[in-house]
Amino acid sequence: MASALALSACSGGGPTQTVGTCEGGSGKETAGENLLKNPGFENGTDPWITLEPASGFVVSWEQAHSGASSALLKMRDPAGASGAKVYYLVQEMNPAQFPDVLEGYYCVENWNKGTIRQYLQFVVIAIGPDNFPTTAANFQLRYILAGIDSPPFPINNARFIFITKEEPATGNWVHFSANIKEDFERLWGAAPAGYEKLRLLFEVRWDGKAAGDGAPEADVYYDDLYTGLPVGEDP
Ligand SMILES: [Ca+2]
Repeated sequence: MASALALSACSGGGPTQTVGTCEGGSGKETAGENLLKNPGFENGTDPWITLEPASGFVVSWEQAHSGASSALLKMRDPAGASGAKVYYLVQEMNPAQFPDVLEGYYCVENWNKGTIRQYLQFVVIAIGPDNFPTTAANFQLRYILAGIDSPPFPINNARFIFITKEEPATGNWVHFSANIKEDFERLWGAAPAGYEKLRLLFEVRWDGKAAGDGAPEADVYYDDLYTGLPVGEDP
C-alpha cells in the first residue's frame, strides 16, 4: 500500500488508529533512526524552517499528539486575498540513502474553506539528484492530505498523490503515511540518489483564489513526524 490514513480524536494521542485527546498521548514507536530532527516539536523550532516568514509556523502548546507541543500553521486571510499562499513547515536533510517512508500526524481546527483549492499537503523534494534527467533542478512528490480532489495546477517536475480527496476531519489527530521511496520508483522511475539535499514540506495552503472568494481560515497542527526506514524495521 502506497499510503494510508487513520483517525484518532484530537483530544488524545497514541499509536495509529487509536482515539485520544489532542491534549496528550503517547509517542510513537520507531525502530529506525528518524532522519527528521526535533520531530515532535518538544525542543523549540530548530531545525525546522519556513520558506516564507509571513506564513510560517509556530511551536504551540495548545495541542500535542505526544509530549507537550506541536507545530501550528495558523491560516488567516481576508476574502480580498487572491492568487496563492502557502503556510510552511519545512526541514531539509542530506541522508546517504533515500528514506523509505514518511509519516506523521495532523490535527485541523477552524477549517473555513475560503476558496475551492484550499488544502493540506506534504511534499518531498529531491534537489539535484544525479540519477534523474537535467530537465529540472528538482523532482517532487506532492501528497494531498485533504481538501481537494484534483491537482491544483500543472507542474512538470512534480507528481500528485491523493491520500484523500475529502475535506479534513476537524478535531482529530489524523495519521498519515506514505512509502516515498516506492512512490518515487513508481512515478519517476527511480528513487533519488546523489542529490544535493532533500526538502520535506508540511503545508496548508490555497491556490488559484479570486478576490471575492471567502476568507481562508484554518489552524493546522503537525506532530510526531518521521522519515526513515519503515516503522518497526531494524536499521
Ligand atoms: Ca509533540
